[in-house]
Amino acid sequence: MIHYSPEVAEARAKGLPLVALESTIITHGMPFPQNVEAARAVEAAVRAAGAVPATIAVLDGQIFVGLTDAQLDHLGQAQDVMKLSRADLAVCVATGRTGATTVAATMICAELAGIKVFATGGIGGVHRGAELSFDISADLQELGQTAVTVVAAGAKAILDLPKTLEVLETLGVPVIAVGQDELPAFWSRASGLKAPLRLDTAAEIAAAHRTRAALGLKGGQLVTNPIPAADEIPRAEIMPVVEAALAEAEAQGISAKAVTPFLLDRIFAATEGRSLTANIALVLNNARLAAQIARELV
Ligand code: PSU
Repeated sequence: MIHYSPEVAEARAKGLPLVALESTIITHGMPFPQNVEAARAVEAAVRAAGAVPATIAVLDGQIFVGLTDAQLDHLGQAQDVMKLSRADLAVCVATGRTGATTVAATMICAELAGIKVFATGGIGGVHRGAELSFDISADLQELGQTAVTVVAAGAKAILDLPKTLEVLETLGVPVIAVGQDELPAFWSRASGLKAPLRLDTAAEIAAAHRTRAALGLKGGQLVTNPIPAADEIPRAEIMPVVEAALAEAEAQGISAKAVTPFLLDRIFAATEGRSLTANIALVLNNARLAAQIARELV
């Protein structure tokens, strides 16, 4: 059921380091054409850092691990693309539909393909008001059960970050900040929260991944890599924008899977595109670190 691009098939045959990349960020996280340009730039960043990129998506019911340029271009403009998490993956495949994989579904496909490292922007988490809505991203459960190291710039600042950390702790997920003590918050380096763990090098992160496997611990690791200082939108600047977008979502009754894409789109408009520039910069930064970790792991 899994199709590998020629580049990924060759990398698998030769045992080269591979980095999984998701596709929801392309279809539901960024506007066209910047989404396709960003996806290509992220793949190029993985290659430049000495690993092979494997962008994952479901096209007409087939799971693709590694997309050709034409497939990427098509997906970036496609309409009615499903947003796939663990719950939706099998129905999408069984009914021959097209779907973009979230962090959760990308982790599942990466593990099936034997890929140990995955780079994205920001994971989903516990939404504000979850005590009433119960809206908690399936990304968290997936990190608790699937053995992939996920490199992100933290959980998105639209979330309830303290509750997200609590749930990750309950699920036994190591949350590791890179090069600083504080948990990064996607567009900003600071969150006001101390990260539970800190490691400073790709070699240390790879060693922790191997040690979890050796101990028989199930689940992955969440590596939170702060956005480069030159690209960040400081917390004091972005948080009022986030609050306004959250109020708008509530007023319009946006719920479930639609929440995150709605908020990202509103924040993009309110910052006149600056949030997108920062988002692309942080994904590129995560791709480079993920490639280094993948190289350490082979
Ligand atoms: N990183 C980004 N932009 C995104 C995402 C990650 O920079 O849009 C996607 C991921 O696919 C993640 C999803 O799994 O957002 C979270 O969606 P939700 O909050 O509905 O679980």
